[in-house]
This record gives sequence, C-alpha cells and structure tokens, in this order.
Amino acid sequence: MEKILNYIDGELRASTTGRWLEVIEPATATSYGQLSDSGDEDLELAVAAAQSAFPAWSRTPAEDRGRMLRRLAQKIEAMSEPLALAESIDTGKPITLTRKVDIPRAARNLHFFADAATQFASEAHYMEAGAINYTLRMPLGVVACISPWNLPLYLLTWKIAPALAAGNCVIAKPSEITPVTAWLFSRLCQEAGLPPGVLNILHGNGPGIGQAIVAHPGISAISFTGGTATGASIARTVAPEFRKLSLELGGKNPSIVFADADWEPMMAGVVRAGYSNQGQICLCGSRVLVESSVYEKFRDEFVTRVGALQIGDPLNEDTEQGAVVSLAHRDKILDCVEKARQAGGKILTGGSALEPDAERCRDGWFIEPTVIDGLAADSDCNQEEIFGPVVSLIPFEDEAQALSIANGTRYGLAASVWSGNIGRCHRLAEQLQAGLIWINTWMMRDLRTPMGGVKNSGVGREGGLEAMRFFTEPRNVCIKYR
Ligand code: TXE
Repeated sequence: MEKILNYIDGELRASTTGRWLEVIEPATATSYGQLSDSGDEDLELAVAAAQSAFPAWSRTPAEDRGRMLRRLAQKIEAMSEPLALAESIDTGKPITLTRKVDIPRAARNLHFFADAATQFASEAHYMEAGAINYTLRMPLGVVACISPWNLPLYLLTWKIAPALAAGNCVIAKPSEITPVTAWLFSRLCQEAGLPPGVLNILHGNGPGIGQAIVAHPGISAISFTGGTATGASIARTVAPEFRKLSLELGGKNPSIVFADADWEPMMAGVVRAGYSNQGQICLCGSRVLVESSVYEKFRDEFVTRVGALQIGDPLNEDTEQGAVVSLAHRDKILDCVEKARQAGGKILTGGSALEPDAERCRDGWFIEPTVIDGLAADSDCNQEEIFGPVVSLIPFEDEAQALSIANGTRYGLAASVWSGNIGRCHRLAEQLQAGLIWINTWMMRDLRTPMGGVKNSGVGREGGLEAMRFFTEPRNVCIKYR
C-alpha cells in the first residue's frame, strides 16, 4: 500500500506525528494508500525550511524562476498519463476528463506563470513638482496555498505557480481526500531540482494541519479554495492579524437560457455546465433558468440528454459520469435531493444512489445525474451549494425576472447567459452579481483574466498578473530631484 509522505526541505518524510489517514478510491470504496497526517512539528520544519530558502529564491533572477516553473510543467507533461490515471483513481472523475482537462491545464498553469515571472512589471509615476515615484513589488516571504479535492493538481499548481514566480516560498496543503497527484508532483519537484524549502507540501486534515498553517505567524498570506464555511473560519483566524487572504469559495451559479439561444450548442453547454465532474466544480451551473416560452421544450430535451449520460467506471474510456468524491459527500448530496423532494420538487430524472454495471465499482459512491423542477427560487435547493450532479430548472418570464432570480442568492461566483441577442447579453453581464460571466459558453478560461467571486463566493482574485500582485507587497519609493 502506497505511503504518501510530506515534502519538506526537498525531502520526502513521514509525519513526525506517526499518524496516518486512509486514502480511499471513490469508485470502489477501497483504501489504496496511507497519508501522513501532519502536526505542529512538521509545520515548524516546513516553515523553517521555507524561511531559510526565501533569501536566495527571492533574489534568483525572475528568468531563472520562470525556467524552473517551465521545467516542472514539462515534468508534468512527460508524466501526463500516470498523473491522469492517478487523479481519476483519487477523485472518481472520468479518466477522459483528467486526460483532457486536469493534467494539461495543470501544466499550462506552470507554463503561464513561467512566462509571467518575466513579464511582471511595476509602475512609476512622475510628479511635476520634481519627484518620481516607483513602486517595488516585493515577495511576501512564506505563503500558504490550501487547495480542495475537486481539481487537485490543477488548483494546487494554480496557486503555487504565481506565488513561486513572484519569489515567495510556499507551504502547500492539498486536500486530504485527494492527495495523490500532489504527492507525485513533489517527486517531480525533486527530479526537476527545485531548491529545497522553496515549496513544501504538508498532508493531513483540514481542522488539524490546515488550521495550524493558517494560524502560524510565519505565514504572510493565504490563498484558499474550498467551501464557504471553511473560508469564513479561515477569515476569522487571519483577520485580526491583518495577513493577506484570497478566498475562492462556493457558488450557486445560474445558466440563463433565452428562447433565441443557438439551440444545439446551448443544450450541450448547459448539460456540460451542470454535470462536469459530477457537478463538483465551483463553476458548475446548478440552477438553470429558462425563458417560459421554451421551458417545456428545453426541459424535455434536457432530461433526455441527462438521462443518457454514461455512468460507470471512471477508468473506462466511454464513461461520462464517475463517482462522487466520498461517502459523506454522497450522503450530503442525496440528503439535499430528499429535502428538495419534501419541499415539493419533482425529480424528473435520477435522484438516487446507483450501483454501476462494472463489477469493480459495485461498492463505489455513484449518484444518478438528477434534474429537479417545480421548486421556488428561494428554496434551499436553489440557494445552497449542493456540489453534486443535481440541477434545478426554474422558468422565467422576462429579462428582469431572470436577473432577479440569478442574483437572488448569497453566492456570486459565475453565471452563463445563452442568447442570440448581443445587447441583452451585455446588459446582463453588467448587472449580474458574479465574478465570472460566460456568454454562449461555459468554463472557457484565459489565464490572464481575474478569477474569483463576489458576495459569499469569496474575496480577492486569482489568475494572471492579479495573482502575482496578490503574492507581492507594493512598496512606494518617492525621490525628490529638484
Ligand atoms: O471542503 P473544505 P470540503 C464546497 C462544496 C463542498 C463543501 C465542503 O460545497 O460540499 O465545500 O467541502 C482544508 N483551516 N467546496 O469540506 O473543508 C481541507 O483540508 C485550513 C467548494 O471538502 O473547504 C482542504 O485542503 N484549512 C470548492 C481545503 O481546506 C482547512 C471545492 C478545502 O476543504 C480547514 C471544494 C481549516 N479550518 C468544496 N478546514 C470550490 N470552491 O471549488 C478544511 N481545510
């Protein structure tokens, strides 16, 4: 059985606590590894290693830091097939998805910030009074990157790449539920010759080592992606100490469908937005708002398409829906469906746990892709993040009503608008309360653009030079020369 170790000061080490957590494959419900459950002593070692690596790494020319990130990207590319397989086993998501999306995009994150390291510039301001200001963008020191289970390698690299590019040293904490790709990545860091201490990866559970990292006074900034409740708890710890914090949290994102949408790409896009990775992406469109004149046509076709999604062993090439990530998560999703039923929702398809045909997966945690309608816009199912393959359909009469339903939740991460009326699309883009808006598409990402949400979906933006700015502190220098 594989032992997953911490990566501290360039070495792979078991936790000093001597404790281990089980790592379980969601598709089979069997344990296939043991994970170091780190404690305070591991954290002290990691912080000390990062602090001693910082002076040299922060003074390393940006071009050389970029070169190192590119080497890491190339290592991922060279290992893409084993990584795709590991991530599929670890998360339960279809291998076609990990091959096409997660692993290539993880490499792209590192390539992008390898370039960004050399393109990152600061400002200068001339004053007529005879002075010039220039702004230094100094790395912060030791920063923490805490990532969730739904896109484990993608989100780990998305966070550590800008932090490292800007000259910081990092303590990363992957999710204890899906730690395997981070473990493989730490071995790639060794092979690539990343200087010891520049990146340290501590494994273990959230309330334990996660909370200890957040509370550690040696950590200057925290970049976190995960649930809204966890984000709120981290904010409570960090706020009184005025440390920098970026939170990318949950969403209850609307897909808004107008009658004049280009039908075929819209249908395919809305299904993909609802059910990619079994609905376990913070950007998934879990509320589908449909103009009433086409509501019935849309509903019937949507239900047919969702009912036809191929559920099965994530390792099969033709599987479109794999397992959800854990037993607890499966039960939480099923509980939400049950509550929706009790609130008067009609389950149009799905709604139950499922035992797939594959013998290997008989005990796995699978859920039928589910479509519900008939619920009020303010019902729990339409307000709270379920984070599973569950989509609720809501009819609307006109643009104003669509907007008010779309904005009527505490979240504001993403929205997609499907319409052939370009004026309307722009109007909605202006008024939707969301950090990311897609028009006639979903989840197209340009890494140069800011990523993050408003309201309870978080604070701060990741992505592009915005992320590099987050990981630096501006220091203004004013020189009087006259
Ligand atoms: O995430 P957690 P969970 C949502 C989704 C899901 C819910 C809970 O709705 O059902 O969150 O998921 C670490 N201090 N999203 O409980 O707990 C933890 O170890 C420091 C949305 O699995 O937020 C992991 O590394 N760290 C989402 C990371 O935080 C702590 C992605 C995320 O775990 C900690 C995942 C603490 N006190 C879930 N407690 C998105 N926005 O993409 C936990 N952690």
